[in-house]
Amino acid sequence: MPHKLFEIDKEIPEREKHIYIKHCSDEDNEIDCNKSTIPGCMTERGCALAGGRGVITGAIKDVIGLVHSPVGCQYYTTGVKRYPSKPQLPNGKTFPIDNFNLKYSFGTDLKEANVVFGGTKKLKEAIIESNKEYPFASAIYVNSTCTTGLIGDDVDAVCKEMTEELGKDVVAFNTPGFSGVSQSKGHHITNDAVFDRLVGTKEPPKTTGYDICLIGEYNIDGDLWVLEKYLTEMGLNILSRFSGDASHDELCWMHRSKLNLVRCQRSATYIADLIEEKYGVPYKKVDFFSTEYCDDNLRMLGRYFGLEEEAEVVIEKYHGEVKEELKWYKEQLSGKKVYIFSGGPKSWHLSIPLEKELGLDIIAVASQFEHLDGYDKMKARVKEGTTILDDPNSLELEELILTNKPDLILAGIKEKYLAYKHGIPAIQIHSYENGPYIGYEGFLNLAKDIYNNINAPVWELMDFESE
Ligand code: CFM
Ligand code: HCA
Repeated sequence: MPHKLFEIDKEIPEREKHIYIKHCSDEDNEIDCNKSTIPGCMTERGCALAGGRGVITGAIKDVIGLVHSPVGCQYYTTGVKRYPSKPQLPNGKTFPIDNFNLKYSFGTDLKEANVVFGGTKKLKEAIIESNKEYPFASAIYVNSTCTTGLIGDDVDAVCKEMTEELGKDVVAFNTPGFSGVSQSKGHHITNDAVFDRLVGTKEPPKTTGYDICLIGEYNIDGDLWVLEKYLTEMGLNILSRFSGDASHDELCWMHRSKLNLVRCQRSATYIADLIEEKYGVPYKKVDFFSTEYCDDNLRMLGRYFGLEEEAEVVIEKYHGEVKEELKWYKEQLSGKKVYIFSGGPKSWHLSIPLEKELGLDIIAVASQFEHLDGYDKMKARVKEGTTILDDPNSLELEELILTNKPDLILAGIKEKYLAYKHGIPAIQIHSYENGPYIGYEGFLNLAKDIYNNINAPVWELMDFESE
């Protein structure tokens, strides 16, 4: 049975269904998730636009991102995430980018009159104007939002008309916030739109028997480049990335891959399923957080492509480089109590590695928007007695910090300063501190950040006796 845990939830008894404490003998495995946030809770979730544009298409380097909305949502037109890109395109040309794709972002800045009389005229003007400004952009991606969804602007029709007029892809992403309960809906809509509109529309310059697509890897702080290095060194060819450091064309030829690897399984399994169904390309769910998962997954790929020896060389080289140092960090960190709160997947990717490879004690895991399959993984990977929370609110978080006094929390920017206020170190597990955090060297970076944060002298200067 789910357990009631928080004092604060006396006011919001419905929260009980979103809180679970692992007891192996429990028959009731359900946790309420992927549902509307309970009124009265100050959720930490984002919206469908955040999940679609902020997370997925925001990582694509050579497109204009145009958000059709009043000015507030246009936060997501800019590169709000730490997604670095390289200027090289698959056709050998280079694309003029700054490091975080900040330039090619536009919004329609809707005003009251547009809401009353419709915003499609303004949208067309914005498409034409942004294309004039940056004619070298490979495509224009347009996102609808709550306002333009509600007034019923036909963004699909405008994009279709503009595609013909401009002779380049103008793609509609219908991501009004109210279309779902969290970022998760934006992932799904974006997967569907890329598949329907783009996949299968272009052919890659060349193909090999070792072509793979790296799906659901967004290159946070260079994560994708770490994986790209391992995979290319063992002889694989990365045909497309969805969507870290990706170019528009790559998305159009994802159907030519021999095997798709799904890294973030919450945001991108949809497109892997669709590609498998229509084009027969199989996919594997992969995990490269930590050294053990890296070893396992590189070996699995080695077996799949007959590159066993090559995989071993990569493993030996990169695992070898971090082994000793990681041992030292494990000795230093053993027994430290940690709470992981991510969008979802990182809470289950990291729970075993942090315990096994760094000796940390995971006391709670939480997620903003995981679905049942993700919670099943969370339940399977934490030990007896661990608290699992769905869509926790700020007050629960504060209570958890004050009651359990973790040594560290791994969470986002909103939670970080709440933890600091209570004298608890916090690391950003979304956009990282000193990433990349994936792969062998990434896991070492994470260990260093954890150690440095827990041991920062500042915590000794704080007096919490008076609390
Ligand atoms: Fe996948 Fe992501 Fe994540 Fe995610 Fe996110 Fe993210 Fe996250 Mo922040 S796609 S689910 S919607 S791994 S933005 S890059 S870090 S909550 S755990
Ligand atoms: C989002 C993006 C986010 C926010 C992270 C944070 C990200 O949810 O819209 O709160 O620090 O990873 O950038 O999840």
